[in-house]
Amino acid sequence: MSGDRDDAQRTGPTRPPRPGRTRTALAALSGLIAGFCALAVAELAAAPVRPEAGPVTAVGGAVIDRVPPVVRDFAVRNFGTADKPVLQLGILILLALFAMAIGVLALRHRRMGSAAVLVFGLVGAVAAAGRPEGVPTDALPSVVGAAVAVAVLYLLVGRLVPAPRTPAGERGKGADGGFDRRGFVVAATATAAASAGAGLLGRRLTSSVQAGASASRHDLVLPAPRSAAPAVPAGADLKIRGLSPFITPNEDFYRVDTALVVPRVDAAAWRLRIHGKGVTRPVTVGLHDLLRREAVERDITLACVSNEVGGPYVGNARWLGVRLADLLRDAGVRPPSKGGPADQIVARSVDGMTIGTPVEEVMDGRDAMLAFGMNGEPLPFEHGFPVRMVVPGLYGYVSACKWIEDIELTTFAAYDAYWVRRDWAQQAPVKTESRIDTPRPLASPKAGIVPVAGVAWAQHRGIARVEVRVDGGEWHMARPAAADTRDTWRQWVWEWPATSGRHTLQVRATDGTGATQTGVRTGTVPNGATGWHSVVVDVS
Ligand SMILES: Nc1nc2c(c(=O)[nH]1)N[C@H]1C(S)=C(S)[C@@H](COP(=O)(O)O)O[C@H]1N2
Ligand SMILES: [Mo]
Repeated sequence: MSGDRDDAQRTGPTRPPRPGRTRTALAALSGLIAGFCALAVAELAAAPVRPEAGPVTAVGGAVIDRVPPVVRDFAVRNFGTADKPVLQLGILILLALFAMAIGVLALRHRRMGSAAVLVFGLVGAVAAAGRPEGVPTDALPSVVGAAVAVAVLYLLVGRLVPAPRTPAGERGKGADGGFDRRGFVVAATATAAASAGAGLLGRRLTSSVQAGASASRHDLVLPAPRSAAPAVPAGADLKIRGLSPFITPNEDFYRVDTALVVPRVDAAAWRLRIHGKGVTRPVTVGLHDLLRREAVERDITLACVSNEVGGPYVGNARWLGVRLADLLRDAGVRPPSKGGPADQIVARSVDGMTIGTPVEEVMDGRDAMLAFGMNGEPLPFEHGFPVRMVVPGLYGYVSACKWIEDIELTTFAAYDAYWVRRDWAQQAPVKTESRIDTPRPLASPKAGIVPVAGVAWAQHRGIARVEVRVDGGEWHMARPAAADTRDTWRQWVWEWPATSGRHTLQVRATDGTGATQTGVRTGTVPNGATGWHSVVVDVS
């Protein structure tokens, strides 16, 4: 049936005219344009203040805050660092579908269409203001965007309504209810173009606001360390093809965080406040205050609790910064063992992340740092510029706050940090782990001597030995590379006399306390995966 023609016949005095196909399609298009306009206007409104308050970022962030750990693990495993673009694309597709439906709805019920747009605006507003770092004004971009979208929807859908009938009941123009085609095309083109312009302007504004942060990073001159990192022994890097390098280059360093928009903090404006229980002299420091203190440089391996056995979320870098314990002592903080009232440090980042770290560990003499340098350059924005925490021996989610801006001394009894409220453990020392880097799974090396090599880590305990076995047989001692410090991972290699056929390689490490890595397989939640990494290969 041709809806376009049927319109006139179905029109009765009591029923609103049933729109034809062309008008329905154009109404859907109107909805799309109104939706696009809402997002563009909202991004423009958010740009000068807080780009994070834009509705797509806000809703995405709200989703991230609420997904159960299994879903997060699934997303990280399947999309890796692309998990965030995938999420945003998903939100955009959903929004487009709803926008088209709203356009069609508005054609028949203008009020309901407008109400639906406002509901979406409200979702964006609540999501933005409800983020951990959200402030009430974060709701504004979504509200403004929705209001403009309502106007656009009225304007466009208004053009699709038939022109008033003549007394004789004839249609004004055209077959499809005689709406004003030209008027619609002009209005649709104009609003779409205006929206694109608003969106581009928003982008421009955001990048000019961020230009200050980029310049502050570019201009930062790192101090020479007063306490240099111990020299890495010559044999620490075995330089075997396929084996992770001893120092992970910044661009290859894994990234795990909840930030849909990487925070770009201007170093000149950055401040860190230290306050709370047992702080007798609260302090606020800027980056220059930190740069004037004694700079320490250390090689420290960072690992993520979400890393599966054999997974990629571990890296080793040379960090430059100041000792966190010194700053805390200056503020009057004593660890629990010296009678201090606080047993937890809660670090807060500019994006509202909270990370809880035991005060005792931070002050027990290990190299817990507030770092501003990573592998010889200022921290990359992705890794926490201008300052982040690094604590050897603890998983990142309980120690390594990026974009840090606040340190509060409190107790584990009084406060649960972000991930702890989402089923992860309050305290999480790194588990002894080892990984086979080469050969890769399902590789087909030639029979003969095949180097099996990888890394092992047990930060702050060190790696004493590594063993490898084939097809569940005897464990063979691997040759460990020269040890750097107990806070870094250690490479290892075992020369395997490989015979042809399918074989399963397994690795296990023993840490500096003499404890051997358990073969019991557990998942990442609540405090880190365990089990032996296995790799199956086909020797030819
Ligand atoms: N602000 C902030 N800091 C954060 C996180 C985060 O989501 N936000 N993630 C933590 C986690 S879970 C890990 S494993 C490390 C990862 O640091 P990287 O991304 O520099 O490797 O950062 C930690 N610091
Ligand atoms: Mo993590």
